Order: sequence, then structure tokens, then C-alpha cells
Amino acid sequence: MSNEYIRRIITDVKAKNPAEPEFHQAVEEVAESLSPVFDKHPEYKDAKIMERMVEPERVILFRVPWIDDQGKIQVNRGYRIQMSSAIGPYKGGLRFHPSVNLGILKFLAFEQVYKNSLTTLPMGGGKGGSDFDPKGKSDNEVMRFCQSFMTELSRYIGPDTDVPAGDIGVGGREIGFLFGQYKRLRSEFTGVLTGKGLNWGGSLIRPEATGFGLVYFAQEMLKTKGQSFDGKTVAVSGFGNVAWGAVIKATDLGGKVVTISGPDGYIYDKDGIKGEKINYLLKLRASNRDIVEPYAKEFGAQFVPGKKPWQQKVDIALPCATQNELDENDAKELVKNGCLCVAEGANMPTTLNGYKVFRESKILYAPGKAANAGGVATSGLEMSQNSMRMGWSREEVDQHLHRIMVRIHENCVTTAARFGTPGNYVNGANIAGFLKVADAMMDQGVV
Ligand code: NDP
Ligand code: 2IT
Repeated sequence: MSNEYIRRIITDVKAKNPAEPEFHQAVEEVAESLSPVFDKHPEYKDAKIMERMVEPERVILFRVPWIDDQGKIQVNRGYRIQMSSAIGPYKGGLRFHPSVNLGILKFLAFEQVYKNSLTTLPMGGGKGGSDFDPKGKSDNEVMRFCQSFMTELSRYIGPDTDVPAGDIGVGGREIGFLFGQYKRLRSEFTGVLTGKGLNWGGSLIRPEATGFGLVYFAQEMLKTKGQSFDGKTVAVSGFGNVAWGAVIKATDLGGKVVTISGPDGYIYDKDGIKGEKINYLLKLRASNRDIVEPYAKEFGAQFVPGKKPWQQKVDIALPCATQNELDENDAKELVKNGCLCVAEGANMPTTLNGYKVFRESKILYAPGKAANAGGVATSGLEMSQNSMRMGWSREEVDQHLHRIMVRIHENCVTTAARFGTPGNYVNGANIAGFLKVADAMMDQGVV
């Protein structure tokens, strides 16, 4: 039976990829969802689709030497995981954070394959980055690092091959430096990266897209219970790009966002994070200090050091910081406090045991690969605009994004029901994401 087959896949992945716990976790969650698919469609087992999906098509690992402001040589590691090109060119972000390693990027690339499949757009999955720490670095240091990183990466990417974008520690500034170096090396002005500046091929709404899409998705979840954001209290974690977009849209829809967080602790603002306070998030992030405490002093809010916002009583929780930031105890606390809906802005912010708590409760819970897909979907829209050499208005892009999030939601709901687990967004997202890529692989032969 399929359960045994799935156990074997997970055991093999653990044996072949030691010391990569995040990758094991991501595979385990997806593989377990797929049991009813393998029961109904043994042809995917025979074609070894899952065995192929857990093996990246290509892993690129390279040295990134650069010179700091003191004239000293620094050396970092650069990576690009080209996971799957079954339904389009590799697509996915770059993460610059000291915690980056091969296992973390493999988990992110693996998740990206299913997420991109759900967007309805033709994009394969990839992820990359470096253990470079942007904290405390000058603009010139960041530029020299990005130039060295791109000097090597440029050999492996291109607008029809692999199109990187931002993720933690990579925003508009870094994409600018990376694009400048690519153009210089190739003498080509192409849509090789997304998240570009508006004057040079970027798309309106891309900076807001992940957070906006997340809230559009959560809005659809709430509708299934006759609810909306209006008058609800919302806990957001993180204070970066995704958190910022989520705070704007949740506030627009009548919600009151009472928390943001960083590695130093969390802010509780009983009056709601709105108006100029939202722009302050951009300043916090640009300060390269990686802390949220200054918000409390600036606006007279409460700072809770070393804790996570999940202990607050809220109606909606939007984890937007990083992987495994919400564990079993946090999940129990949210459920106990009557939280209605948890939608993930970050990638895999909930641990496997945290997910089990949500699954057993009545809470609405959606995984990142569905709920945060608006970011990469809008990257896909940026690629379309680049190919057409046109730019769409804010309203046009926002409408596309909204429509895509509604369709992803519908697809998750109908797929979960079709495979016998109605209301389970994890199964819906994993199965729907899997089927499209698996069928493309079946069509394309043993590759
Ligand atoms: P940013 O760099 O803009 O912000 C990252 C946020 O997460 C910061 O608040 C950061 O604080 C915080 N953070 C990072 N590590 C930790 C940690 N160990 N503990 C607590 N907080 C931490 O990144 P994004 O907003 O782009 O990314 C946030 C999440 O959303 C990630 O999981 C990313 O993969 C995901 N995502 C991003 C998309 C995008 O388009 N940007 C699309 C879809 C998902 P600090 O800088 O201090 O570490
Ligand atoms: O995790 C993600 O989906 C992203 N960081 C965005 C990737 C992209 O290519 O826009």
C-alpha cells in the first residue's frame, strides 16, 4: 500500500541527505499528503515520480570572494538549487542570511516546485542564496558581494533558463546590484531577475504581492465560514517585505494588526499598526540591524523581548518571518485563545507537530506554498510583462494577483475534498501542486 511506499521514500531521503532536517521535514509533509494519490494512481509510483522529485535536477555550489570596507578579503558560499523544470524555467528567490545552508535551500526549492505549480503560471522551481549576513554591512559591501555572487551565478541563469528573485535579505537594492552585474557580463538587457526597479523592467505591486496575496487567500478562507477581516485582530510575525505587505492589506480590509516581530522579540501595539507606523517597518528593515525594539520607543507600544507573538489572543495569525517559527506549544496557544485562521506568509513557518495541532482542531490553516504564492505569481506576471516589453497598471496587476489567489484557494478546497480530506488545505495544496508537475513529467518521458 502507499503508506509503506511513502515511508520508504522518507527513509531514503533521510539516509541520502543527512544533516538536512528542514529538507526532510518538507518532503515528509508533502509525501504524507500524497498517499490517496498513489492509491488511486499507481502509475505515478511506477514512473518513480516522487523519487525523481526529491532529487534536484542540478545543485550549483560556488565560492563568493569579496573585499570588505577595511580592504580585507571575505569568503562566502553561494548556491543555486535547480529543482524542477517540468512546467517552466526554474523560478524562485535568493536568500542572504547567515543560517543559509544546502538543506535549507533544498527545502525551499522543493516547496517552490509545488507553489509555482499552484500559481497557474508556467514556472519550474528553484532557490538559491548565500550565508552572507547583510546585518551591519555598508551599501558598498553589499554591492561588491552581489557582484561577486552574480559573476559566478550568471553562467547558470537566463530569462528562459532560471529566473531568481528576492527572499530573506534580498530586496530591491540587492536585485539592482545583481541585475547590473548580469547585464555587464552578458551585454543583454533581459528579464533574468524579478523584483526589479520600476524604471528598468520591474512590475508594479511586486513588492507588496506576497503580503497582499496572503491576505487575499486568508480572506477566501474566512469566507468559507461566513467571516471577513473586518473588525478582527491580527497577529503578524516578522517585519520584512512579506510582513509589510500583509499589514497594509489586512488593515485596508478592516483588520487591526497588533503585532510584528524580529529575532529580538515582538511588538504589541494595542492601537493597531496603521498609517505612518506601517512605513516605519521599511525603515526598520533598511536599518540592517535586525531588531524591532525601536518601534516600541517610536510609537509608545509594548516590546516583549525574546518571545513570539503567538501568545496573544487574536482572531487571525499570519506568520511572515521564517521557517519553524511556530511550534506545537504556539499552535496550542493559538487554538486555546480561539484563533479562527492561520495563513502562512513565510515558507514552512509551522513545525510538523504544530501542523498536527492545527489539523486536529477546527481552525482554518493554510500552508505557505498556497497562501504566499502571490509573490512568485507576481514575479510570473513581471516575466510576462518583460517578454511583451510592456508594463501593466497597478490595478491590472492587482486584479491578476487577486484572481490567481482566488483560483489557488478554489483549487486547494476542491482537491482536498476530491481526495477525501475536505477542509485540509495542506493536502489540497500538496496534491494539486503535485498533479500538474507529475503529469508534465509523465508526458516528457524519463528525464
Ligand atoms: P525580509 O528579509 O524582507 O524579512 C525577513 C523577516 O524575517 C525579517 O523580519 C527577519 O528579521 C525575520 N527573520 C529572519 N530570520 C529570523 C529568525 N531566525 N527569527 C525571527 N525572525 C527572523 O524577507 P521576506 O519578508 O521576503 O521573507 C519572509 C518569509 O517569507 C521567508 O520565509 C520567505 O521565504 C518568505 N517568502 C518571501 C517571499 C518574497 O517574495 N519576498 C515570497 C514568499 C515567501 P531579520 O532580518 O532580523 O532576520
Ligand atoms: O518564496 C518565494 O516564493 C519567494 N521568495 C519569491 C520567489 C520569486 O521568484 O518571486
